[in-house]
Amino acid sequence: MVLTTKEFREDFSKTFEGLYAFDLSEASPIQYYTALGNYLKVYSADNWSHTNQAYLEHQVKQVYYFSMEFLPGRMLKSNLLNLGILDTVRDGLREMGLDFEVIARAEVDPALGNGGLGRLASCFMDSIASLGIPGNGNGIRYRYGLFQQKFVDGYQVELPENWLRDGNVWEVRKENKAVMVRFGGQAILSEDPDGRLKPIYSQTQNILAVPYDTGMIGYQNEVVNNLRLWSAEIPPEEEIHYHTIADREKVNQITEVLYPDDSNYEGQILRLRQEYFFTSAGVQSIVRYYKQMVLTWQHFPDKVAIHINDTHPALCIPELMRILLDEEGLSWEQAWEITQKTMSYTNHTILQEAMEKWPVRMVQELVPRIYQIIEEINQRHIDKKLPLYTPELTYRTTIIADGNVKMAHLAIIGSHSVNGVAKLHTEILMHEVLRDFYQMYPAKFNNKTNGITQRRWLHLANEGLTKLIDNKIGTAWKTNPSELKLFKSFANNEDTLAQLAEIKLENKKQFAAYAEKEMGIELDPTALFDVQIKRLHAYKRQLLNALHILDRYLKIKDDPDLDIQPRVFIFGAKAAPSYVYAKQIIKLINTIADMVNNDPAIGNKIKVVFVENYGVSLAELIIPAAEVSEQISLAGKEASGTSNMKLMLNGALTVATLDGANVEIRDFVGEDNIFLFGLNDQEVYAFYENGTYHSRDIYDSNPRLQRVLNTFIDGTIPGIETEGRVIFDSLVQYNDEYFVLKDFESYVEVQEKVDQLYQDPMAWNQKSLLNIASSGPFSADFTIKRYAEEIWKTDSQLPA
Ligand code: 26Y
Repeated sequence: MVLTTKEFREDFSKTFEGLYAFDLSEASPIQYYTALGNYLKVYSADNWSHTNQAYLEHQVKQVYYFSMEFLPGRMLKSNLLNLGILDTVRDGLREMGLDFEVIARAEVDPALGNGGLGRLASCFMDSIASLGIPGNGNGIRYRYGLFQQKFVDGYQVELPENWLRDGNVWEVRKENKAVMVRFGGQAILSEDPDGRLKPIYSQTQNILAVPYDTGMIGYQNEVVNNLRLWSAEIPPEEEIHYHTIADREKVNQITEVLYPDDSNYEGQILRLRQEYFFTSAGVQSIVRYYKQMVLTWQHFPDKVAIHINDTHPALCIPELMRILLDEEGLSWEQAWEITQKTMSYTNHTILQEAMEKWPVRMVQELVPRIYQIIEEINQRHIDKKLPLYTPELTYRTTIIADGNVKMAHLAIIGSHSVNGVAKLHTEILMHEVLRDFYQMYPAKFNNKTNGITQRRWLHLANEGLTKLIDNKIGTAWKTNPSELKLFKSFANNEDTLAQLAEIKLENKKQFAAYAEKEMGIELDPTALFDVQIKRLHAYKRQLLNALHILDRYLKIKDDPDLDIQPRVFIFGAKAAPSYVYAKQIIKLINTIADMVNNDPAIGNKIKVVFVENYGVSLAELIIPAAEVSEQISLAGKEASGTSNMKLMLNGALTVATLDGANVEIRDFVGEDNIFLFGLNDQEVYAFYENGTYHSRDIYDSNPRLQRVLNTFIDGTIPGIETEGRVIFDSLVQYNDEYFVLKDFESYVEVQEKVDQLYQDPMAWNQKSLLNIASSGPFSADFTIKRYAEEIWKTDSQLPA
C-alpha cells in the first residue's frame, strides 16, 4: 500500500497532537522531529514484530554482532528512505508549510563510537537488514557519547556529549527482557549431587542489565532487525543495599561513558566492567531466546552466530562456556565445541599498543568464574598444542602470559573464524602480527574487506549525484551496487562530465556556506577541495598533509605572483583526550590555518579549514564536496580505512599510500586514476629490520624540507613554541616513527600532479566518474554477503 501525502499529514498531525496536545503550527524543530520519529515507529511497528515472529517461527539462524561501538548517524532520513516514504513525507511536510531539512537537523547524531570500527558496525547493521539477513546488534547504551570537540585558541577542548537530553525516539526500553550480570565476590567450585563441579558464589555484586532496542530498518524490504543496547541499573530488590550516592554512582558508571581512546590500550577496570557487562547480558539473552526453541544444545551453532567486533567483546567466549557448563550442565568438550562453532572474530588493528591485555589480578577480581574458565581454556590449549609445535611457538600463543590475559589470543583460540578488514591487512596478520596462530590454524584465517552503505553515503548524502546516476543507468544499483560500473560508459560523454562537475560545485558551495556560517571562513568554491577526515593519530600522518601546506605557503610567500592552483585543505579529526602528541598536532594545524587564512599575500591560494566536532553528520556534508581524498597513513599501519571508500564513491580522487583498502581501490580504479606515493609496507618492514632509517639525514640533505620543518621552531608560525618544538623533535631528533620525512618528497611530487590534472577539467571529471563507477565493490552489502555465506552461515529471508 502506498502512503499518500494526505494520509501522512493526517496521521502525523494525530501523532503530534497525541504527544504535545497543542497546535502544530507553533512547535519547535525538535518537537516536529520527535513527532515524526514516533510516527515512523508506529508506521514500522508491524514490520518489526512480523520480522521477529518470522525468525522465531521458522527458527532461522541469527547472527549477533557484538560491538562496543555503534555510530549510526542521524536515523530519520535513512529510516524514511528505507521505508520508501522519503519523498512522500518531504512533500507532505512541505504542504504543511514545514521544512524537512530543518526538522531532520534537529535530530542528535548519536556518537556511541570513536571512528571506523563503530561506523563499520552501523553500516553493517544497515546491510544486514537490507539483505534480509536475520541479524542483531549488541552493544552499550552509553549515557554520554564521544565527547564534543571545541577549539579554544586552537586547542582541542572536550565537552560531555549528553545525547539523550531530548530523549531518543527510536529506542524502546524492554524492562521485561532485563538480565542480571554478576561481578566480583568469590566463585568456589564444589561438587553438586551429580558429581559435577559447579561454582558457589558469595559476595557478588549483581547488576541489572536493561536492554533498549532500536529497529534496524531494511531497504524497502519490510524487514526490521534489532539493535540491542544495554544499560546498567541497580536491581530493584537490591536497592536496600545501596546506602550512599557513591554506591549508586558505581553502578550507573558502567554504562555512563564511551572510552574516547581508539589506539592506545589502557588497563582500566571500568572498561573491563563494560566489556563483561554487555557481553554477559547479550549472551544470556541469546541463550534465553534459544531455549524457547526446544532444541538440544548441539544445535546451538546451527541457530546462533556470535560475531566479536575486535577483541572488546571477546569475553563472549568464556561467558558462553560458563552458561553451558555451570547453568546447563554440559561437559567441557561439548561446551567448547559449541562455543568455537558459534564465535567468529574480526581484527581491526595492527598497532601493538592498541591490543587489549588485562592484568590477571584484575580479571580474577572482577569476574572470578570467568577467569577460571579462561585459565582452563589456556591450559587445554597448551596441552593440545605442545605435542604438535615447538614449546617456543606454543608458549607464544598462550592466552595468559606475563601476568596478563591477552584478548586477541582468547578471541582467536575461541573462534572458528578470524578475519582482517582488507586484503593487505589480512596478509599482514597472517604473515607478521599473528603468524604463530596462522601456522596453527591456517583454516581459521580469512579476509573480509570492509564496505560502506551506499544508501547513506551516496543516496542520502549526495542527492544530486544520485539523480545523475539514476538518469544515466537506472536505479538498480541501489540494490545491486555492482551496477554502478555501468556508469563507466559515460566516461567520454562531455555532457555527463559537465553535469558531474556542476553537482560537485553545488556540494562545494554547500560546504562553503557551512564554513562561512560556523567558522567565518570564506571559501572560493572553485578552488580544489582537499579532504582528510579521520581520527587524529600519528600513523595517519595528518602531519604530512600539514608539511605540504607549509611547503606551498612558503612558495607563495617567496613569489606572491605565483600561478598556483588554489586549494582548500579540509580537516576533521578528534584526538583522544589523553593523546598529547595528537592534540599538539591539532593545535599546530589550527595555528597554520589562522596564519594562512589571514595572510593577504596568500589570498584564496590556500585556505585551511579544520572543522570542529567531526562526526557522521559532518562527514555527510564534507564527503560530497571533496575532490581529493587524503589516505596517507604509513604503509602497513591502517587496517583498512573506510572514509577512502566513501570519498571515492562521491567522486574524489585518492592521494594514497599502498595501505589498507587503498590497495584494492587502486586495483579497481586502475593506477591511472589514483595518485600513489611513498613507501610500501615491505619497504617499511625492511627499514625496521635493517635499522637504516635516519630521519636526521633527510632533514640535513633536503633544504626544501628543512625550511618547512624549521617553521615549527623559528617563529614563522606564531604561538606554537611548545608544540612546534615537540613535533620538530619527534620528526628530526627522535627518528620520525612514521616516516613522514621519508615520504615527504614523493608526497609533494604527487600533489603537483594533482594540480596539473586539475587544470584539465574534463580529464579530472573523467577520473572522478571512473572512481564513482569503480566503487561498487566496496558496498557493505557485498561484504555482509561474504560474512553471511562464509562465516555466519545465515541465509537471507527475502524471497529469491
Ligand atoms: C582497546 C581500545 C584502545 C580500542 C578502542 C577502539 C582499540 C581500537 C578501537 C577502534 C579501532 C578502529 O576504529 N579501527 C579502525 O577500524 C576500521 C574498520 O575496520 C578500519 O577501517 C580502520 O583502518 C581501523 O583503524
